[in-house]
Amino acid sequence: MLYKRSSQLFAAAEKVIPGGVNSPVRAFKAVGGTPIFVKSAKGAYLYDEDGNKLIDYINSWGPMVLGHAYQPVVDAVIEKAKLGTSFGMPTELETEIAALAVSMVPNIDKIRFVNSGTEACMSAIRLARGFTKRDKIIKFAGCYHGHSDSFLIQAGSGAVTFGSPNSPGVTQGTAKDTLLAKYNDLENVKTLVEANKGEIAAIIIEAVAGNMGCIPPAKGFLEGLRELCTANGILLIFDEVMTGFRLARGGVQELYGIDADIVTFGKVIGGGLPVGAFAAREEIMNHLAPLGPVYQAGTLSGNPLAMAAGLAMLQALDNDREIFTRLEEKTAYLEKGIDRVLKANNVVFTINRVGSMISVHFDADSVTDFQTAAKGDNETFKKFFHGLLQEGVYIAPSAYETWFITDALTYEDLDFTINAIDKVSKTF
Ligand code: HOZ
Repeated sequence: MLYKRSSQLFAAAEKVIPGGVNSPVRAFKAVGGTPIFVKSAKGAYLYDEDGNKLIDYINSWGPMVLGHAYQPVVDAVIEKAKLGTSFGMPTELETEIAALAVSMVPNIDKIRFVNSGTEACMSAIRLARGFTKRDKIIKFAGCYHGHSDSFLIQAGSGAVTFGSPNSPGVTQGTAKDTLLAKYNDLENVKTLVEANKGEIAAIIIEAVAGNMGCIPPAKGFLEGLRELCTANGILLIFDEVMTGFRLARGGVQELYGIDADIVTFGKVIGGGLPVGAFAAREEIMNHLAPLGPVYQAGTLSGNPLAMAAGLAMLQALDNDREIFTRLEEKTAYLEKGIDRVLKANNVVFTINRVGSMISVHFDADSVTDFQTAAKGDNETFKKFFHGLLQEGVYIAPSAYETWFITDALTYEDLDFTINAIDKVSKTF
């Protein structure tokens, strides 16, 4: 496949946009080459500026759980746009989507909408600090909660891909309030809590990690965190920006039967438009302005186009109770196929998967935390990525990212992908 026009467009973009992209992980720096410029997308496929058709395993980093340009979402946005695109005033639509989200997710009474997952997580820790009157938070190495200052400490995703898990620009003052723990290591978290007794406002976690590849929580880990938080007056925040409305109707809380104190959302909840949200029990949410003293705001928060898209998406998920089973089955089929062909070609690898999130690591050992994720062979990953691109299969351009499966994928698409992986892995 040729990517000539994409290269030209990238060269033009580099002149006026830093690195030619508006989010670093798009830039292909970890795999080499130049990014693909998209013209359009429908269902499971991307159509690029060179006229190539690609099977998409990124799906806008997660939101397109039902495929690109999902018709009810497109129709909802078009109809809403005709009535005005932003008011900075309340609309009935906001209550409608809030009520639906609250009915789908366990253990939350109220939800507030923002514009991105970054904003949601940033607001969630402010709320936790205001509620507990404590300053410190614990995050896990390799987890990514967006690019706000408190979280760019050993962050995953693009931050680690580009070698800046601790970004310059984050002050020492901010960094000292973020304590770092090892994913899946409960003893490590207990030690931190003990050493900072009475000072920790929140533990924030991607309860299924997706920014160092996909990493499932070890048996008992989330339960242990829940107990630790309850015993120490710490709020447990589940960052469900990737997992919410994807791994189950009620996200990770439903999947593993564990209650978080605050939950953050992004991606699927906006149906592909810029939406984030954070939610909790009433006693916590009532600390937010205008009811309480914790300030958080936004002109475009609850924007009518974004709410219309999000509502259409959540309604579709709410109405189709088989969707999560189908996603699980399709991803399990893909996992089995990849496992078969990589083994047949004597490739050293590990596959991690939870529901419709899956990642392939080129290392023989189990991948359970950031350290083990970082051991993967990036040279093999680069060959894998570019080989698949030539075959018309688009995966994330970084070994630290998860693949997101969409229900729009057919079993023919999955077979095509498995065959492409077979062909590419013969060349390693
Ligand atoms: N959370 C997304 C990737 N893991 C963000 C994508 C981006 O940084 O552009």
